[in-house]
Amino acid sequence: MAQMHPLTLAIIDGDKTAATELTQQCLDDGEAAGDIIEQRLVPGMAVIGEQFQQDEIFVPEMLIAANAMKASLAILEPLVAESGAKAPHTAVIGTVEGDLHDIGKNLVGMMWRGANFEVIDLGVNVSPAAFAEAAQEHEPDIVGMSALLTTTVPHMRDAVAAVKATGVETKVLVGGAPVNAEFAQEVGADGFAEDAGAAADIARRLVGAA
Ligand code: B1M
Repeated sequence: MAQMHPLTLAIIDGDKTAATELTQQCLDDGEAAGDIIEQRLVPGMAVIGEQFQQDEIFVPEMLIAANAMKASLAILEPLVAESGAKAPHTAVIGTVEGDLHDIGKNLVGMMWRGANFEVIDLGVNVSPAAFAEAAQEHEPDIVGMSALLTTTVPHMRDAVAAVKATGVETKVLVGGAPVNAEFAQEVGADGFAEDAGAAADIARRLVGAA
């Protein structure tokens, strides 16, 4: 990690204060907001995703890193919006109907933002119809669905079918503790990710960005 930019290291370390200061410093040095996101923040979150997958760090460290990134994004996002630049990919995410667990879903959303996706978060208890409506409205590259209860997994099946029935060209990625790759394939999803790090990798692969 020796040759990484200090801002990338601040994200990996979850140092919110340093991340805020270094973001401002990059802007003062004339770096464009979009470049700072892509070249400084995204590589930091990629390292975090790898460390999480390797069991080198756990949920608290990932949340701390995500919070450091959020602090940096809070400065950069208005500037990106002003410049008219757009994140290259869009994702819709939600927790399926009947399910109120949102910590894992939020982590996946944060990792996707870190991977330079614009993320539209539908929240929890999202019905199949609401997933389908969001797919039609936003025409996202990816629709992500999370389920934590064995009782709500069947709603994921219905939600995948509802999104596919819209005919919108999008990839559906599913995840959550009771979900596995076999189930994802059986219900016609395009991908399954075991954790938030893998979700970022797979989403990038599904849109051809990795
Ligand atoms: Co609930 N709960 N809970 N709960 N809860 C579990 C899931 C449970 C396993 C606990 C247990 O019994 N051991 C159990 C489910 C059993 C089952 O169905 N097999 C359970 C139960 C039964 C319930 C209630 C029914 C309890 C009750 O009321 N009797 C109730 C249901 C409410 C409802 O949803 N309708 C309930 C309520 C709650 C709280 C509200 C109190 C709270 C949720 C708070 C919140 O989310 N804001 C809660 C919590 C915290 C848990 C546990 C303890 C922790 C879940 C969590 O956040 N984990 C959980 C036990 C456990 O998991 N050890 C439990 C951390 C999180 C980072 O992991 O969400 O798995 P996870 O996400 C991971 C991966 O799964 C994956 O990536 C994430 C990061 O690596 N992933 C995706 C998730 N979504 C993904 C999407 C993707 C890709 C990857 O692509 C789109």
